[in-house]
Amino acid sequence: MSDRRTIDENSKQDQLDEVREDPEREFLTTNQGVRVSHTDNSLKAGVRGPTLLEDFHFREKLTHFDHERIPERVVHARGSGAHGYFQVYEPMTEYTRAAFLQDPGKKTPVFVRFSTVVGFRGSADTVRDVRGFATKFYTEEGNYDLVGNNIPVFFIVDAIKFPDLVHSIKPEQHHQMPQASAAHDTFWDFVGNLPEVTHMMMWLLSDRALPRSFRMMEGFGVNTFRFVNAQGKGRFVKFHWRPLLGVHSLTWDETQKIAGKDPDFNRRDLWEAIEMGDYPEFELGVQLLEEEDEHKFDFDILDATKIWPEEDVPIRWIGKMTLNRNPENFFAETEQVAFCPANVVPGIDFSNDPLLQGRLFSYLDTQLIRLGGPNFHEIPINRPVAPISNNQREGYHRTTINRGEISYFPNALGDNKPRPAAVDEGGYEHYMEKVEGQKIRNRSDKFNDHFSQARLFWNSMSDPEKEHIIKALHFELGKVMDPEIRKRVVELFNNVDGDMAVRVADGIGVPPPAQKGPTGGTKKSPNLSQENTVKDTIKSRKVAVLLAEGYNHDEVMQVKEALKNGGAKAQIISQHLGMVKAADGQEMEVDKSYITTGSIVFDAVYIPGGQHVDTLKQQGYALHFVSEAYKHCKPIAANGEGCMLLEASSITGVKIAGADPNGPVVADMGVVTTRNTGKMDEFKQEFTFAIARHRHWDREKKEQVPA
Ligand code: HDE
Repeated sequence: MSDRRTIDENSKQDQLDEVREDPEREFLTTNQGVRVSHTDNSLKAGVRGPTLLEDFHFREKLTHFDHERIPERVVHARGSGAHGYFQVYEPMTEYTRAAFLQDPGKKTPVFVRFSTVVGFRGSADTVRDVRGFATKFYTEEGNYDLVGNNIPVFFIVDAIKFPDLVHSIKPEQHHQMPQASAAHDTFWDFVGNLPEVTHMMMWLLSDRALPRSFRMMEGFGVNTFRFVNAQGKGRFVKFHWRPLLGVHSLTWDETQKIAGKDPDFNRRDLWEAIEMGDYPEFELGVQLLEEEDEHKFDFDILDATKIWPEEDVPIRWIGKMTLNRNPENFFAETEQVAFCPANVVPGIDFSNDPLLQGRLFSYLDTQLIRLGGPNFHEIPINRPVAPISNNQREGYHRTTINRGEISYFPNALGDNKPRPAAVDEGGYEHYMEKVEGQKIRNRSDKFNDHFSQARLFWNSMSDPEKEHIIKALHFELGKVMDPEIRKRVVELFNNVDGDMAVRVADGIGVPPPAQKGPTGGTKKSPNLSQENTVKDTIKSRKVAVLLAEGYNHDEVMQVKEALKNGGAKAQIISQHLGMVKAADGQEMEVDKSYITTGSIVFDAVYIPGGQHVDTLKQQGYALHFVSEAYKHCKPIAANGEGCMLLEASSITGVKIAGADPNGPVVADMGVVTTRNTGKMDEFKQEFTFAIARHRHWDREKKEQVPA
């Protein structure tokens, strides 16, 4: 493979640099490079006369503008991208010959696009939905795309049902409502009539569908793939991404409010994190299965509605991806990028998973229309870093200038070049799986257990997580107009857990199931619960510091310093932008005014001591800020007089430090308070600990808190 171009993490950037516009940008020109002398008035016959057709600049400007939109993706229309690199931890030679998985010293450039599935391109980020997690590895052997989701299973087992699924969940065709939401009749009608969706529905109704950040969600290849080593030995493989920051979510109420206050919440979070150097990091994991073990499970490993429980097939973490560069042009990169599960490199192959088989067809097909023809691989973001040579020619938007007369094979005129590569020259050879059978429209029996893994998921949830699923069903089904559909869905979930079905029925005005289904069960898979995720870091968390004139400057500085040391970011929030004055005359710059922000876009809140609390207590915004953060189970810290703001808010049922200046630090359900200035170190420690826990769900029982 000596003729391969050397790939390092900068290779993709170098390639993108090649197609940059004139860096000087001094003069305005037409697309023909002619300098333009006017761009404010079109050419007219007289100052009040008609516009003349010969104004080529005017015509070109408008024509280009008229064609600036391309069709959005039929699913995953709204997305956000980032560049980075991937490094394997140790050679994977035993399992795969893929070159980018051999050398721990090599940094393979990547581009990732995170997305929502249902909403249109301009919809809000925080809707309840699956998130896409697609990665393009620009390897020395060509592009490899791992096109995954943040949920490890899918709704359906066969790609032939995909158009039905998508039609049912998209806005209803007669009035195009609702936008970016599954909470409507056609979707739940589909669900109630297709039991294979049940397992996926459990995930979609869980907090997984409300990620706090793209940087805090897992990714899954979902389908079963194959690793093949240099000796031609194949093994089944499932791919996983795990975020080093842990898997964290928003609350449902929060997501709805953020959708109005900052519809770009997840996009902004990704962008800002990279700008500030908090590079998102994900480890790549594989579950490997020997071919002889293919049939040893009670589910079919080709069924994409099933996970391979980690307890049965452990995950091996084989490398790490770091996202360290924002795109420079959203359209050129994030919008035009085209992922395809069929883009594989030698050493990675497919299984007969019927969902995957359909996907192998669909992506290229849809991209032909979305990107306007067969040459979209030439768009810089899609271009492999590995050299391309073949006999494909012409077509819309061709930019390559193929030289010479040869565009066929075999040929003597060109010495038979380009020629197919042998396997030891890096040629891709499809895995020689033995396949025989009758042509048949059916699936193996094991595909038909739709409930065991849905039950495993339910049983693995913590109590708050279960509560969230019930509430999600109350919301989703509460929006369904047809009571028959609601009833049918209750009957469906009755197969998962009888108690759950009764609780669901309770909230949506339908009778409980005629015959209560099974309930309980001891089989659990702990990693399915977010309760067991990473909770020991505050890196990149955002903390709001509420200030008014007369705050204690020293306390703010101390807490800010502690947060900074842990990698978190404090922002000063006050009534107005500008400077805010401390009791000792020092000043701080306000980052956000109440009117432009809200507790919903922060991870935690801090109120320092000082006379400013008298003012804060009079400010509806400040009181609401604290009550709302409490309602959303976020960590809240207050010291000195700051504690009095908590007392004045709607917070109830939590212990707050009393007035004793020598009293202890009180930490109760994520609310950390003290009146003791001598205990600032312990106070900061407790606050940091509370932020790392992310949310304090015990508080949800206190439903009387408004906000
Ligand atoms: Fe996709 N999917 N999908 N999908 N998918 C598309 O391709 C499709 C499925 C996924 O950021 C489309 O270029 C079929 C599973 C992501 O650009 C389309 C089936 C998983 C993205 C398509 C599935 C995914 C797409 C639309 C059932 C997780 C966005 C635009 C057989 C493993 C990639 C496009 C990006 C996009 C088809 C199911 C992930 C229509 C037919 C399962 C992350 O081709």
